[in-house]
Amino acid sequence: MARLPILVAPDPRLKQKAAAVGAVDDALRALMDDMLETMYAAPGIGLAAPQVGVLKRVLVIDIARDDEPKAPLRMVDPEIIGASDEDCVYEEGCLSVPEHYADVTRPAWVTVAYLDESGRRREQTFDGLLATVVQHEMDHLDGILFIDHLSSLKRNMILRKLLKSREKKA
Ligand code: GNR
Ligand code: NI
Repeated sequence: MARLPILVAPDPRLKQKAAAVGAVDDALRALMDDMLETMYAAPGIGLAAPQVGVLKRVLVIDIARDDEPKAPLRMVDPEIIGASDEDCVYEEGCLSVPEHYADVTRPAWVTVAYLDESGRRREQTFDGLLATVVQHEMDHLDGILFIDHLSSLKRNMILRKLLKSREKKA
């Protein structure tokens, strides 16, 4: 197990479309374990492979609180096969957009088809916070960040601030 460095926007790798995986093998299972370790340490409640520079359609999620047992989800090649007409607004953050938060509107529930860590195809419906996080992570697989759902004014303000804080650190 290893913690991986998390890319911060703006980074061209966060804007690319990730490639389908097809089959789950030991190397992919090791990647998902590393992603979970990285996510727990951050701490975060979701992480998509492009955020650690791997352009594959892989994501992990765990929204359990510190006082609850861990509930990791590992998804490979996820696809949304159903979504509610009803929307839900949630204040989102992103490990690749550190220290910025904004309301994003998304479908209140989604049904997702994906391969689990054993390569088995599953279909699962998510609502509440899980629905938001699954959609946020799946956006990463298409090179979309939560700030892409905001006005260009808000988005550019956030991107400018991220660049400035990167300059300060460099
Ligand atoms: O840790 C995270 N919290 C979060 C809060 C609201 C909506 C989405 C998220 S996902 C985020 C981790 C992350 O950047 N995943 O890509
Ligand atoms: Ni994110």
